Amino acid sequence: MKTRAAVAFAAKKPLEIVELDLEGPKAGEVLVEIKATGICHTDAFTLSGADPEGLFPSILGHEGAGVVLEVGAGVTSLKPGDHVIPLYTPECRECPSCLSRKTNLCTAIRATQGKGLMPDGTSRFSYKGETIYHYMGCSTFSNHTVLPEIALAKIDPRAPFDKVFYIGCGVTTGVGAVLNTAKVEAGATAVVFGLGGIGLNVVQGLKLAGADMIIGVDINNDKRAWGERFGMTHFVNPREIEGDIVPHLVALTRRGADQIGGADYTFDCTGNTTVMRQALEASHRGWGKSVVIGVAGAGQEISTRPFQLVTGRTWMGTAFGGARGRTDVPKIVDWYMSGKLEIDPMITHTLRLEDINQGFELMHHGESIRSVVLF
Ligand code: NAD
Ligand code: AHE
Ligand code: ZN
Repeated sequence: MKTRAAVAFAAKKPLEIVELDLEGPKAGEVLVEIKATGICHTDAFTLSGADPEGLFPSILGHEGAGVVLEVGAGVTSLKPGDHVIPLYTPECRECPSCLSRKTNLCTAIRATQGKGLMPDGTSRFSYKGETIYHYMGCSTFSNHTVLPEIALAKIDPRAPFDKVFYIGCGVTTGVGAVLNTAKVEAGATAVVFGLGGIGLNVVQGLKLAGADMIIGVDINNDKRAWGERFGMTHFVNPREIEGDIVPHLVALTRRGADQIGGADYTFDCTGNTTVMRQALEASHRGWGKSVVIGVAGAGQEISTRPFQLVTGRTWMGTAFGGARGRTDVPKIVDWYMSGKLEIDPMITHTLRLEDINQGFELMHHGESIRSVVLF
């Protein structure tokens, strides 16, 4: 069939809207009509050329929602008409990782996914006879896409596509980092570095977990009001304080009898490796947990004094908030539908596919939280 998509023909170049060819679903695969897709910072990261796995030409986009149009042979859990959210972290429930119950990082199709291909080693997309690569197994910047059955979460058909698309990455990553990865308890102190599309969902998750003190750190003062809107109790702009951010945060979190200071939990939502170090070092001696969410460019590394770990801090990371997509994503959609989670105010801009490049500009200028593209 023919479909319309925003294609990344080369790194650092604007996406181009073209009509391309899409092959139908093979065995174990599903054809999905995408109704709404978000633009996540990770899409911009890959388009920048800094992603070691970035391939061109490809169809980016990994945060979407849509409807099943057709299923391939052997597909049993989905049928035409089902409403779905694509999963860049699939859940096969059979691989050693899924069976371990220790991680959400299913390995069933990771190798081919990282090469921009379907599990059989081929692409379903082409343009003028040339292969176009899939991206993160999703390619939601296309009006139609094909995914493996294990990479689709079936959701409540009453859920609005133009809101729950965000559960395909941002909401689940932020809220899941708090609940699944850090396992934050009521009364905790926390610092969130970067109050963008992910960081605000970490703030929202901390509020849900009952954290007492939620400190947001951002270099953009406009993010103060955004953080407060979702439960942030304190705001720090590192460019407007005297001295280093780490002692500043340690002093701010000093409470109780020991007066040591440092947050129980810290989260990096910037992708900046200097910030990742600050986040670790701003966590509490003896028990602080620091979670890396941000994605850093090719060749970048993190460092700290080993003494920071010897003295009881834990440095950890999370992909897709530790969520097992087919199991957890439908539940998060239900949380939204019942009012437990907020999404609507974070969707600041609604765009047509033709205007998708504007969505990247808005993000780079710090003007959007999430832009949604509607097909
Ligand atoms: P965003 O652009 O919406 O937000 C980033 C925020 O960080 C902005 O508010 C910006 O002002 C702030 N910031 C930048 N530099 C800073 C600094 N030095 N100190 C403090 N604040 C700073 O991006 P997003 O969509 O929220 O994504 C955030 C990061 O999370 C990206 O690196 C993205 O690739 C990554 N991500 C990871 C996962 C995962 O599964 N691990 C999922 C989604 C996104
Ligand atoms: N491809 C990059 C890594 C990018 C990355 O870490 N992606 C996250 C999701 S970001 C969503 O916005 C992820 O899920 N990572 C786990 C995985 O298996 O990709 C690189 O460095 O090669
Ligand atoms: Zn994302």
